[in-house]
Amino acid sequence: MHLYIAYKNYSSWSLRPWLAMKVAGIPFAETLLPFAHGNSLKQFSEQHGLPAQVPVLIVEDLVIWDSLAILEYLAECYPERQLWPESGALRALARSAAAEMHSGFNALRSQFPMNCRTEKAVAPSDAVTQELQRLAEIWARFEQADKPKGPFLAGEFSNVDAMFAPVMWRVRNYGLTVSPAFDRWVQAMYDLPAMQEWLASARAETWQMPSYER
Ligand SMILES: N[C@@H](CCC(=O)N[C@@H](CS)C(=O)NCC(=O)O)C(=O)O
Repeated sequence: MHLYIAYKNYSSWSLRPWLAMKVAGIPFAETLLPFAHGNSLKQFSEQHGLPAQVPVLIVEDLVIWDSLAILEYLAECYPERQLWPESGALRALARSAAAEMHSGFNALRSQFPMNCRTEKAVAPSDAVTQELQRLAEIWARFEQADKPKGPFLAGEFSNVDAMFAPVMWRVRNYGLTVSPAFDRWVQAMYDLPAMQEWLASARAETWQMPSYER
């Protein structure tokens, strides 16, 4: 399996499958395509007939070009890793939240770009405040769910945590407030050895993206 990603400091969509694969112990090779520096992503996307976006997972002849599609593929390939919760009700909840993340939270995503290296307090706009409230509602719903023990959304780490992983950086690094349950999840995500590995790589990168610096 070969995962194509972009900047570890900035690429929120790349982080999702990368983290899931690391936490699940799925072996993979990775190539970083710094899309604003040089034309490696353009060449890659033309070669495969894809939009110029990452993440992309290539498994022999199979090309999977979307973060959520990759997570679904991994869950199917490695059922024993339980990348979706075992209980049907919890799985439906996790999938709903993951899908909401994939298609929503536009204000948070655009106004608070993921930047693992930055730590500064920035006041949220009204639109972002509403989305932070929505995060608190989602976290409360998981708190009330019948689920195994563990510090992650569905107890054990699963694809829903991977989908929200960049939100951890956004809330933590810009000093935003969601809820105590969300704070506990932030700590668990931050403490993952895989997340620390990602952070170390992000810190070691020298590329700068002014549009991702607040
Ligand atoms: N829907 C896609 C979105 C992927 C996406 O937007 N990727 C960004 C990096 S985080 C990208 O490749 N941008 C390339 C560019 O802006 O040129 C997914 O979920 O995988």
